[in-house]
Amino acid sequence: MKRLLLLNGPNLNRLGKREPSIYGTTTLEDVHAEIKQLTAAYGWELDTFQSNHEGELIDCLQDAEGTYQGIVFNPGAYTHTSIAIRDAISGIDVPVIEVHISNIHQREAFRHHSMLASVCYGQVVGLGTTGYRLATLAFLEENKKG
Ligand code: CA2
Repeated sequence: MKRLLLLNGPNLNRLGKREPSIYGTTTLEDVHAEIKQLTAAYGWELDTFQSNHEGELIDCLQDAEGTYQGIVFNPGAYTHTSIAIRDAISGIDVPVIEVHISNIHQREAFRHHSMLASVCYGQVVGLGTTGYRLATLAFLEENKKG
């Protein structure tokens, strides 16, 4: 059975609980439940993981090889700073789609650049938590035949 990993970085455990004007009111648990339903409808398994720690995210990316057909990843603020996460993504042969709930290009200048985008398969930005659905669908639809 095909497997997808939904990975979230620092502070995203607070989703839906703080700053609703930027990130909305949907919680991370809501997102997990919604994506679980979507992947199940296509006959895929879903695993989810959230961490506030860079090294744990890197361990998770390294361990993903051989298990997952795709990773939907919101790296949080590490997007803008982490060469180590970039190296981890480029060092695995599992495609990663980078997701941002907010439109990082409309926000502070330090959020405009992603260290990760150029080693990711794709990117979804600024579409709220719907972005997780859209990234997931990209994998589910792309892998339909294979
Ligand atoms: O828009 C996104 O998804 C971000 O990845 C979210 C990160 C931010 O540093 C990136 O620039 C863009 C921050 C996640 C913080 O999430 C919270 C959610 C609710 C309450 C507090 C923090």
